[in-house]
Amino acid sequence: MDKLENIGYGDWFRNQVDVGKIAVHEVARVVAVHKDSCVITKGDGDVFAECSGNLLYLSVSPFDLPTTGDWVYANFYDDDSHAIIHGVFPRRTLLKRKTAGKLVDFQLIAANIDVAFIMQSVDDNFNLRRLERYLAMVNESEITPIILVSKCDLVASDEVGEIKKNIMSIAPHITVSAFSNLNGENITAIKSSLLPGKTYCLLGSSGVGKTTLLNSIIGSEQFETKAVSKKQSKGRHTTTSRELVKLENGALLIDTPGMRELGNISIDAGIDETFSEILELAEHCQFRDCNHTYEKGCALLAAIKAGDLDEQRYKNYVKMKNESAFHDMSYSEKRKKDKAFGKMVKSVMKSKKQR
Ligand SMILES: Nc1nc2c(ncn2[C@@H]2O[C@H](COP(=O)(O)OP(=O)(O)OP(=O)(O)O)[C@@H](O)[C@H]2O)c(=O)[nH]1
Ligand SMILES: [Mg+2]
Ligand SMILES: [Zn+2]
Repeated sequence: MDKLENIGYGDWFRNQVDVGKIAVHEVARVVAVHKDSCVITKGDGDVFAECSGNLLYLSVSPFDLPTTGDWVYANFYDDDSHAIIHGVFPRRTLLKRKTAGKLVDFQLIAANIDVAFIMQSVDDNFNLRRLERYLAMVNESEITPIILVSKCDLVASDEVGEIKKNIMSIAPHITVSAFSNLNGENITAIKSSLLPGKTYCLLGSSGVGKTTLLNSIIGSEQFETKAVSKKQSKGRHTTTSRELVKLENGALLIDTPGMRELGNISIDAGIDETFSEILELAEHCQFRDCNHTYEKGCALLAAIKAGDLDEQRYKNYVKMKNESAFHDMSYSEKRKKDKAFGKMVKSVMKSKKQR
């Protein structure tokens, strides 16, 4: 295998190659992205790199700039001690999320991921509705999701079994495994499931143990982890950048900072895949354009009543569908809606004051 294949290159990317660009640039992969620079590699050592002025100038959104896991065209200088990035390859897969608080902006999380580990810990972090959000984001990107339940040393084993059962009820076709960094349970199994040349990504809230798992897998405390003290760590993440790490066996793993807000940008397909049984049920609604809220003959409402569909899951589905529709609106439509909402809030506050 050549050096690039060792870090995940293959036919899919070879077929995307721009003949003009490949004549004057080399191919490399982005290992990490910092504020104004990147770290890239051709498979033998990390190289400091910056984007060309042209690439920066022509970029109109974060989409156009390199993110961790990207394949790029670059020129190397001075014995490969630094490089300039001139272009980004089309992405096979892409993980992105809405930027906290902003209306239309979004952030790229990582590109060209094969498998995403979605991690939740058995303590108060465990939440099926949040899990559905992560699943929708991952399913949208056509990345294979695997669910990891962490810190299972904290509860009795039958409780772990219960948690796994709950997860399987909402994600029947997805691999779920529970592990502990503390007592080593299942670490070997997770480690040996990682294949050379494939790119994996760790996703989940801050403090669930993503970086600790990375350290467990490489067998050293190479990356910083932190004890979670609720008060102190609020809003602070131990891992601050996304870095592609090459494991001993040749698998590639990207650790990510825990995400506080998981916005959804038009992830309709991902939502439909995540809630596929709801979609099937909806085929039986009396009206084709059923909104599943109060309509006569709604199959979803009937299923909830009959106890065949969990109401919380249904609510999460509707909520995410609405958010996704909102994100698909044009910017001006959103502004209008936001303004109207702002006015409504103001008038409510005012009438509260008056009372
Ligand atoms: N009991 C227990 N604690 C764990 C386990 N794994 C990690 N921890 C602890 O959880 C805390 C957070 O772990 P990290 O690995 O830093 O969490 P993270 O998911 O990388 O967090 P961010 O980088 O902020 O997104 C640390 O104090 C770890 O020691 C585990 O299996 N069991
Ligand atoms: Mg971390
Ligand atoms: Zn309906």
